[in-house]
Amino acid sequence: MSLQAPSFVRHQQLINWVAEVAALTKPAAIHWVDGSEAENSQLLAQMVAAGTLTPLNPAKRPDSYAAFSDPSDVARVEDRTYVCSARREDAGPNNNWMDPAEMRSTLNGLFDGCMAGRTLYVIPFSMGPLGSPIAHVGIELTDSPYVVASMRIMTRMGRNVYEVLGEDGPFVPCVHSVGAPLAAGQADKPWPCNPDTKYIVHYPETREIWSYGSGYGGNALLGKKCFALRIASTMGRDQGWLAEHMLILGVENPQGDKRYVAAAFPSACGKTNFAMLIPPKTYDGWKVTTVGDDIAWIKPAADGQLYAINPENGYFGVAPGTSVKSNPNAMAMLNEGVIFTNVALTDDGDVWWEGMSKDIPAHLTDWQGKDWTPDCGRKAAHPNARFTVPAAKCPSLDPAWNDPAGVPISAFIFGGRRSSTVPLVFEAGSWEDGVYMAATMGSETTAAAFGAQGVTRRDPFAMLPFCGYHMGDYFQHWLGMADKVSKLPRIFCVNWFRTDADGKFIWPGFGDNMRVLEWIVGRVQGTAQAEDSPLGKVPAYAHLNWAGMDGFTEQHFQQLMVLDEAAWRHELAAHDEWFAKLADALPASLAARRSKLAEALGV
Ligand code: SAT
Ligand code: MN
Repeated sequence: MSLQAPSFVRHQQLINWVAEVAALTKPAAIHWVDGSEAENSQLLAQMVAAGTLTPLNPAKRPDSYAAFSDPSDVARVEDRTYVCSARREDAGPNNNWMDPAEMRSTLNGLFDGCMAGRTLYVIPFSMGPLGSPIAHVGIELTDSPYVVASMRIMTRMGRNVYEVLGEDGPFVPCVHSVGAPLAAGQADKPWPCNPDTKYIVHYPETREIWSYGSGYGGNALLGKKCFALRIASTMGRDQGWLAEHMLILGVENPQGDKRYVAAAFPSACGKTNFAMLIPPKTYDGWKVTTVGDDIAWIKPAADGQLYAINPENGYFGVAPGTSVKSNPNAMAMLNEGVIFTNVALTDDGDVWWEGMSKDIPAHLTDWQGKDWTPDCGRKAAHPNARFTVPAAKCPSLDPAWNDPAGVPISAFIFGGRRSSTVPLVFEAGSWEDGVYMAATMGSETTAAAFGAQGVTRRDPFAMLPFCGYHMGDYFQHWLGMADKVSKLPRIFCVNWFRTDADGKFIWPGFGDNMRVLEWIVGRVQGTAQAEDSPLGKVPAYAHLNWAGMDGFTEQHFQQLMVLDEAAWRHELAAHDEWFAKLADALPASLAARRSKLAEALGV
């Protein structure tokens, strides 16, 4: 095995580190990824030959592939995810923790020889536009060609990154192995992984990521949740910026006044749909554009505003539920050049998933390769089946999405899935009030996500599984932004999911969320009216635009907005319970805000 780095790599510390990891993991070869078309074609062909990828029918979906994972490796594994800070209290109750020395010794054992018979790929990637002052570089070492092909879509990946890095630039080292060494002559599996042992480990002080045993999504594409959220959130805390689990979108009115908002939603709340929203027909001259669908890095700039970039380069979106009705823009960008994972295959070599079309195919091959018919009692696609596609293919892509300076953020939006209690929309009375609301945000579980349905889980800022340090310290960091930024964005909360007595959604959602977005942007511009409520400012019926929304009455609107005393008494008790878990680092001002809220609500 040659340890010789190619001439485009001039960073000696990086070369030494690759040699060290190779000495530990003992791969059969090292491949320094350059990101070229030729290299990508070769890797795709190799994965087709290995059975990892199935090419789709080129007449139906050109340049597209389907991958099928091991049934034990279908999602992020939160209970195997660790933040190994030097002190346990820095990781907080929101993270699994182990002493870093102990973890290193465990991982050294697991990584010893773990790449035997495989190629170690060195992936240089930039999170954010190359050279942007908000961007950061990572290097992922992996033994999975699927990870290489996916990282090429999800990040700015390739030899240009070495130019940014130079001879001594900083990078976040990320080591990943599927944890399935091959003995001499042993046949490989289409989706190698370790069904018994998985570790997704972060060392925040040294900004390192080590991942073992999984080839799937956020466990393996280490630029995403591991780097861009868990490690970056600690970098942001130390350096005065924010790494958030937020989409970023632009709203432009017919007069050409354009604003950007960033929004956090827990899973199963339609985040990608909202990021790619198409306004109703009556919104002539309005434009909604997409900067990002999942993650935002947000920094204060000299003009006193917060500027955001999308650190990613593609979308790793949930396929089931995506349809021409729920998200026409997403469906359009999935026409070609896509890697699908764990979807079902049609008999003519195309893909299908639950919710894609009203017409359900009479026969499919399901994600586990079994025959599927509508009455077989199984899902055709795995509920967490994904598409991986370059951001550049999104029809609603914002022209500034690649701007190294980022886009100025006028408002933050927080929204969970709540069948009661939380109104359609309200504006927090102050930055501190908004932080309280985001800190206590809850979302009801759906059967697809957690097994049990309708249980409200607290998911502050939609960051619970992604904050790389103590959640209480994170709240304090958000509160402290008020001293760092003179033009703070306004904070809004939304809830698209309130139900009526029959359990039916009252709000149509999707494109009609534009009506709420218009009000939010109007509040920022000073044009939208509001009235007072115990939660902050709310629209009256007459303050929203109802053009073209036939059959939705003022009474429906009141049902969405009503504040129920008993429900809020219960809600505040749930806040108390949640805050008690973070007591050792909970900012005192949030406890004070809780009392004020109880008083305002009269509960
Ligand atoms: O698998 S990912 O972490 O990339 C997506 C998710 O689970 O939120
Ligand atoms: Mn996400």
